[in-house]
Amino acid sequence: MGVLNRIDLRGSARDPRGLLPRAQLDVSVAVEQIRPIVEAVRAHGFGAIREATHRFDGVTLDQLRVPAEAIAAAERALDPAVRAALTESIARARRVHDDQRRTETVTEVVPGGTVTERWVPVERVGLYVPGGLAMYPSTVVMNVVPAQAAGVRSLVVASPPQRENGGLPDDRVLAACALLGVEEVYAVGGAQAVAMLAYGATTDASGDTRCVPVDMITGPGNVWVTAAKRLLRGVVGIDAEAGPTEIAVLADETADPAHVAADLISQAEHDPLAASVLVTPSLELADAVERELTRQIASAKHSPRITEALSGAQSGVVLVDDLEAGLRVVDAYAAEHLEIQTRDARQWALRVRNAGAIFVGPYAPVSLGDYCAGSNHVLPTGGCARHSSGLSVQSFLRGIHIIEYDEAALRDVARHVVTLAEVEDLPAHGQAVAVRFPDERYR
Ligand code: HSO
Ligand code: ZN
Repeated sequence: MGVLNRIDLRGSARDPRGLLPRAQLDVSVAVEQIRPIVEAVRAHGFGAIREATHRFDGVTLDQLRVPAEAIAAAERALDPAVRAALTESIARARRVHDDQRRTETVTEVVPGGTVTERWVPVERVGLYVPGGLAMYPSTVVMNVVPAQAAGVRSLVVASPPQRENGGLPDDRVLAACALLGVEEVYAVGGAQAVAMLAYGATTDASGDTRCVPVDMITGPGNVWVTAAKRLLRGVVGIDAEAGPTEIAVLADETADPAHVAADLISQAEHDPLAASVLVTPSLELADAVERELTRQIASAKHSPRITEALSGAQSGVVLVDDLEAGLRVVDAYAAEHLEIQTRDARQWALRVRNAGAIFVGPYAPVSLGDYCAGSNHVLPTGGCARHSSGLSVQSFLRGIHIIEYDEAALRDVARHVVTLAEVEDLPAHGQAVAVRFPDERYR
């Protein structure tokens, strides 16, 4: 027996949906736990943020905002190789996201009647960047780049103060902010940060910083951050709830088991709750991947949490009759990341309906996408890929319809408006049109 659970669907005609492994995450308990913090921040602003930061981060904040000098210093101190890598990551992401920009469309519905769709960026966005187990400058890149490409004018980052860093957020996070041109950074984490971004905060003890509320919050976080985002959805716009990361690999006997194993391990490394799922018609490959997993885990730095993730109920190897059946399985699973390591990989990839992002062939591992493919790594988890997409320029844009009709065009359609208004028992709606044409009779 290997480390992965084995789910044998060979010869089964059943809908694979309920049969696949998946972590169940319950955020509702955490919502109740953070509710008082959110309420306190709403009522008392800075005082409540300071109290929560003292309690949870062990740091006493006099100033919410990270001074410009500290951001610049973090950038100067950046290791040259890290600077080069982040710069490349930013440049590639910009190339892809700049191409996502939408242009206005003007539709002439009838002569004299047009609808224009204008794409308008969200005014002010707050990005939450976690600290602690996950310290990801790459996530700063993946959130900031699409927002900037969308034209968001005001972009702020909140990240927990680190005791070891004199109460500032992690230096790599600060440096990434500097490289991206983000100047407004707050040393606040957890539910209190989400509440601060949503409600704004009063003047702090330094007497001059306060945080103006944002219109939208994006970015990953732990369960309390996720809970606060769920609670504040509606007060502000919220991106998708990020669950533990997932990788599914659809592979046939042409796949290299060492590569498949390495890729499954790469995402398991994030979190004991991460999911790694191999879907294959090849029993030989499944066995070979198991042997590779055992071998590679032994020398992996984070082997305890990798083992926990791979052996957890959320991970497994699914045996299928053939790649057609495998395709049905990966579509039912709707993975955050899907790798296709098969013969004619591209052909299979084009047929996939449900996935956050699809990595095609032997040279496109998920970790390329995590950092340097140009694609975004903020992707739908937990099966949300069935209805949602990853973070993109579109996430930060609102499509506003501009309706322009002249007199003749309105007159021409007036009777239909009146009819529909009557059907819905809203005659004043009809009247608002009819009043403009006193010479016409409607019914
Ligand atoms: N795989 C993660 C993103 C990430 N990986 C950040 C490394 N750093 C979720 O897509
Ligand atoms: Zn990753």
